[in-house]
Amino acid sequence: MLNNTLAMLPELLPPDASTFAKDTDSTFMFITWVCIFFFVAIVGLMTYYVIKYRRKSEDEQPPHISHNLFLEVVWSVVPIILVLFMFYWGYTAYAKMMDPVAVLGEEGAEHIDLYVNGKQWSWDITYPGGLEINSKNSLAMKNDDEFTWSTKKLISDGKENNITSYMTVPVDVPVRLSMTSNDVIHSFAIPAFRIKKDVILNRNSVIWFKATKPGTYIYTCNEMCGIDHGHMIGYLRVVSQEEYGKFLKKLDDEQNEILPKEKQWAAGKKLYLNVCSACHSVDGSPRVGPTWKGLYGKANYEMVDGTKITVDDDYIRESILNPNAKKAKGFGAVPMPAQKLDEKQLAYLMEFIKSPEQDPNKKSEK
Ligand code: HEC
Ligand SMILES: [Cu+2]
Repeated sequence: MLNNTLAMLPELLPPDASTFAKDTDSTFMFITWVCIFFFVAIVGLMTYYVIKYRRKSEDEQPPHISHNLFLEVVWSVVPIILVLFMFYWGYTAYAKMMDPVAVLGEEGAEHIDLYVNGKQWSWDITYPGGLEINSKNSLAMKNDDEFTWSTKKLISDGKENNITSYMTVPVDVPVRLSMTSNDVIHSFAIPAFRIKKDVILNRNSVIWFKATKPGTYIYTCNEMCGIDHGHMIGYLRVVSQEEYGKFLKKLDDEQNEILPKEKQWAAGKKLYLNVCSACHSVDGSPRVGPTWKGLYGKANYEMVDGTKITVDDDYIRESILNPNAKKAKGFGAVPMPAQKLDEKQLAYLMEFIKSPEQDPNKKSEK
């Protein structure tokens, strides 16, 4: 019995597979041990004193003690120091998670951009070029009874052959997740990486990580979001750079049968004509919204509040998902309706917005 319990202990914490894990765990363990220490000390002393100072005869009168200044100062100051230390430790670890440069190592270092879309009740993970993975595909391969933090069984079954159903990231490469929701609040979490962030309709939540150990882990929704909340779980693989290349290639082969890269610009144009052209021109002429001619890459682009930005993927993405966050100067009065587009459509539109006048795949024809 005790042996069984002890054998389970290593599974109390998920594997530590990202650069954040050590800091988070040491904070957690410090707090846990402080709690254990004080629990034992307080309950132990209390029990001891209850027995030692119990009333021994009917007419025994206890002495009257009003206070003890020394003890009171000690039990106020020591906990304050401990709690401040916990705060400091937790805050510095959190600050590292929120600082991209801490993950990147240096400003502007290589990273991978993935887009996460939460919806009732699954996750879409979009890779560059609109390649998409849905969390449900990796679930179909799992038997409920083999769910465990340690995923040895899963791997030994040879199920990793079906690599394109797993969310996959390379080891030792910083990854940025830009996340949004189609509906209610979800929360994207990868326990083995100790990351978690709420995912909200019309908002772009960003979180960074760097995986440190190859393996198979899980990602989940950590916000009760409806009846099938518990099904918003999927498997994630951390692989070598080489293996990651193979994964992307396979995904590309599978999904671009439907829509090859060269057709993405055209798909973006179609979406533009259907949805956006009422308010945006591509020839420089003004409509309800700003023209897209020369938009991408524009520097010192002025917003209504006077700030200047450079138009990049992030700005365009934000402008589509959450149009009111930043408004271009001259267009402050007109609200752009938030667009409900899936990640694939966003990626196609991005292709189109980058060069709205000409298909970059057909340059030679001009
Ligand atoms: C009903 C009119 C309307 C429609 C439809 C519309 N937009 Fe807009 N859009 C605007 C307005 C107005 C602005 C400027 C104010 C703002 O940023 O919210 C804007 C701004 C933008 C910007 C930022 C451009 C800049 O110069 O700052 C992008 C990108 C954009 N829209 C993309 C789209 C896409 C993609 C679609 C179609 C899926 C679309 N819009 C459909 C009205 C519209
Ligand atoms: Cu959810």
